[in-house]
Amino acid sequence: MSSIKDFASHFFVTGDPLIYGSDVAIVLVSLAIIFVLTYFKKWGWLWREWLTTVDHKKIAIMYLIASLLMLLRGGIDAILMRIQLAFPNMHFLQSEHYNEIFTTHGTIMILFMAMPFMFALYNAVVPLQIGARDVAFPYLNAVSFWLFFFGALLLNISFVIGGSPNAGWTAYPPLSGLEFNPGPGENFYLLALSISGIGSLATGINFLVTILKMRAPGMKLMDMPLFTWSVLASCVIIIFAFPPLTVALALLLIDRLLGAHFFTMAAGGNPMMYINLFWIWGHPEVYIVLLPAFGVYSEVVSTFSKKKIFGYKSMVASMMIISVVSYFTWLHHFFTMGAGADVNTFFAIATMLIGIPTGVKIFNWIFTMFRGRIRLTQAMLWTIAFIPCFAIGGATGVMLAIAPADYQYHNSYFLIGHFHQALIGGVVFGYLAGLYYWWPKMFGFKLDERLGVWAFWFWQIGFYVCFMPQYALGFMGMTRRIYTYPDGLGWGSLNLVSTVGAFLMGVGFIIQVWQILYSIKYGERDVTGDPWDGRTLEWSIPSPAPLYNFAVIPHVKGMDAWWMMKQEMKEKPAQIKPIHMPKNSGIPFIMSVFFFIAGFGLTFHWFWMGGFGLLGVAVCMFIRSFDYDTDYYITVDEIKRAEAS
Ligand code: HEM
Ligand SMILES: [Cu+2]
Repeated sequence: MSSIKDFASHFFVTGDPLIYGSDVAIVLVSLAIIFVLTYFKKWGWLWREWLTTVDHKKIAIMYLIASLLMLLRGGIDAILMRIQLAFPNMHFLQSEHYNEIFTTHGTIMILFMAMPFMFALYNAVVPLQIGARDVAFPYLNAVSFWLFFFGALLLNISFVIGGSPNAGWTAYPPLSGLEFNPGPGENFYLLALSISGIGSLATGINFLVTILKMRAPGMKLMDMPLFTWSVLASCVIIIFAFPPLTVALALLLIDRLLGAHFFTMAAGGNPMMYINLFWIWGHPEVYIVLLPAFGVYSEVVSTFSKKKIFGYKSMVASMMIISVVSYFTWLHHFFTMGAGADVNTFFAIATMLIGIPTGVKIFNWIFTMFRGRIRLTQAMLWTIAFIPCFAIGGATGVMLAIAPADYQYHNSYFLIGHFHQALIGGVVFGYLAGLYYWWPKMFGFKLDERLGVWAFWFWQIGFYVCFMPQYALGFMGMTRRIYTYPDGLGWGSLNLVSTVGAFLMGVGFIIQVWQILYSIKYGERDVTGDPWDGRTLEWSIPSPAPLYNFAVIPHVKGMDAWWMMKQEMKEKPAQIKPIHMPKNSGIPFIMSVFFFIAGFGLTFHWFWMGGFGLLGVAVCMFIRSFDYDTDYYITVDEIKRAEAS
């Protein structure tokens, strides 16, 4: 009996009111979902329409919902930390809990918020922009989504079962090693990232192939919309960057589960190996999430200035240059860890060089707006706000890149200010701009303008109030990852200001949630399919796009294909043919459940469960390999009916 109690108290995290609160919330929400699905008889619908779908448009919506939930979770983490830091000597969170929260916050924001938000945009937009019926590998696309989903789930349950990881989002050994971190937390981190990482890699391959092979006839590479170009660049980075991460995670996992010593100094290993591998992924990762945001800005600026983008070729070139040079900067994350002056210099210069193509892009956006007919829609507001914000983030980045000076800023709040400025001002602003821009295409109605403008200003003001003081705090000596600080250092008031800013952003987010709910009912319906007078092919079809996207695949004659078609005012040719489509499949979902089971078992060193899960994965792959019934045709009649409605 006592052993069961002992086990339960280790397994279920206890003792903290926040955790009891989450337990109750999880149980209530789960019961509510089960009740609603049963009451409205929606289980079959859920399975047929969503869990088994291979349609890129539905996968986009699922990524979007998941990433917004994760933004909420990561945001709550952020608010909790900011409350704890608001005053000196606070006792809101214990030190251990603070460690867990900054770890989950960072991990979730980057891997389970930014990545899926980006994949939502990839999926929602790229096939439509290039005039394709789906991605190159629709089934693999579903596999990617479910691997991400169950990876995210695995990390999130650590909070109530077993304990969260606490060695930072970077999980450097030896702190993340067995000796200093014997609990299951770091295993959760390693397995969750490994599982979702397979999905991300597959998405990178999938979209690269899609863009290279599935473009509508006539669309040359240099005719592609800039968002599609940005996705191409981002995918190239994914394909080269994720394998080093997988290796780093796997080696650390082997250290932890099987007692190897890749990263333990005492037994001949070296933690610097991990740190290098991590950042060989980690720095390019920043550009993986940033480039598609740049793509969004390019589309938005051009559409809402009613002009062709200025400097298209230099935009493409600068993205491709960034995707290469971003591989030669990783060491700037540890200038202070003893690489020596020559090596530091190399990486300092490479880092600063990235500023050049980025600066080129910023000038191109400004020149596109110059003498344009500007419409200040929500998407455009976020885009315009991004420019000064990212310029400051970039400038502080160049300051950090000066290796000798970095000895002063390293791991201080100056750094925290810098990377939030790049990640929020660059990435989050960009994805939100993209969301407002493509929302009508995804859902068939616009998001309410008035509420959106309120949310925008709360975010903007909150952002600067929150992060500007942090630069000063950094100079005043406040280091990152500390859970409290004594009175008398003069840090109190700036920290309080920063916390107020975090709350303002929180209000902005709540208004956005309300905006979505409100617009579902009252939002302006998009009956034209082209609500913004767009330039690219996604605006040539109805909103939301029909299952097969294009009844007839368009012929493209140059850049801004839809704009050209509108100028020529030609009737669309009506030669409709049956459309070849992939069939839905339950295997991606089921296989990912088995991955989850394997991950969960290995987290607790239950090798039997790990083995069982992996066996399940293998069986799923086997079954799929012998399944030849994977496609069907939509008949001409069905297409005509859908097009007429
Ligand atoms: C929405 C407003 C946000 C606030 C108020 C906020 C606040 C914070 C705070 C207080 C920390 C901990 C600092 C420390 O103790 O070292 C932190 C760390 C971090 N944040 Fe945020 N954050 C926000 C959004 C984001 C976003 C959008 C991202 C990424 C896309 C992000 C990525 C990170 C990362 C990677 C860390 C480092 C975690 C670590 O040290 O391991 N944050 N943030
Ligand atoms: Cu970097």
